[in-house]
Amino acid sequence: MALPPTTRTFIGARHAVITPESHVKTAFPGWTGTRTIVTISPHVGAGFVQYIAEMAVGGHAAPPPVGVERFVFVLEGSVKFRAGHDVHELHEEGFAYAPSGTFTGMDAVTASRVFVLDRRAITAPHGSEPAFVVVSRLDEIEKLPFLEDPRARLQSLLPDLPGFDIAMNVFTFEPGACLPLVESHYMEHGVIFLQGGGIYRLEDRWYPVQREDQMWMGPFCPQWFAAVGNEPARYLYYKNGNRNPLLDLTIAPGDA
Ligand code: UGY
Ligand code: MN
Repeated sequence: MALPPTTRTFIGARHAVITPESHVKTAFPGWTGTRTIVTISPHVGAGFVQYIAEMAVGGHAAPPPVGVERFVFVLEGSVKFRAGHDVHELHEEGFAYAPSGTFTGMDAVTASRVFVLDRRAITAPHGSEPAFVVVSRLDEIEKLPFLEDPRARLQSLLPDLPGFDIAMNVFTFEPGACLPLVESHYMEHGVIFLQGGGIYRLEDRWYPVQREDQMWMGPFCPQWFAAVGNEPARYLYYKNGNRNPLLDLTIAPGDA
């Protein structure tokens, strides 16, 4: 008799770990030649949607709903990313951010896997410059020691300006390096491991994690990480910020 399948996926009240063997593919309206794997959404309690788009050559991505900003990071392949009338070709570990109303499409040049994060944008504080389109490559971004530890280095992919209500960062930990504290903060994280792995503590559970694993850390989820293995551990993560937290819970205009 075949044994029942198992999974490392765990969905909790304030965090989730989503591993590849539990992925189920779906299709988004207006996206052609593409299958999407939604790993985090408001259904688990998150304030954003995180998914992998598996695009065949010529596959096309439609814009997000009105008022939604979008971040994309190419895991494999090459895509043409369109913001307004501008077209940018992104290759592996290339990324782009489009403030709400600016994403006009994305087309796969080769078969591609793209990490996508969509989130309802929160208006910039009065008088500050609004967020703008950002296009770059991970290897263009400086790695800075995190809290003075050169073995844990952080790359900030988006500018830390009041107009931006999200941060997208990549953390690189040398084997044995760890977060210097058990963090707990109102900001959420959506995470995907890009390389290596280690042990993640989320609330009172401890998880072995590795490349391709994804995680949701909800508000005030205690979190800590140590890299294990022979190569650096790298993960890409989302963090909301630069806004009064009360605004996260406000119903957007037009929703009521
Ligand atoms: O930016 C952060 O909050 C980051 N240090 N958290 C994390 O890696 N879990
Ligand atoms: Mn954190």
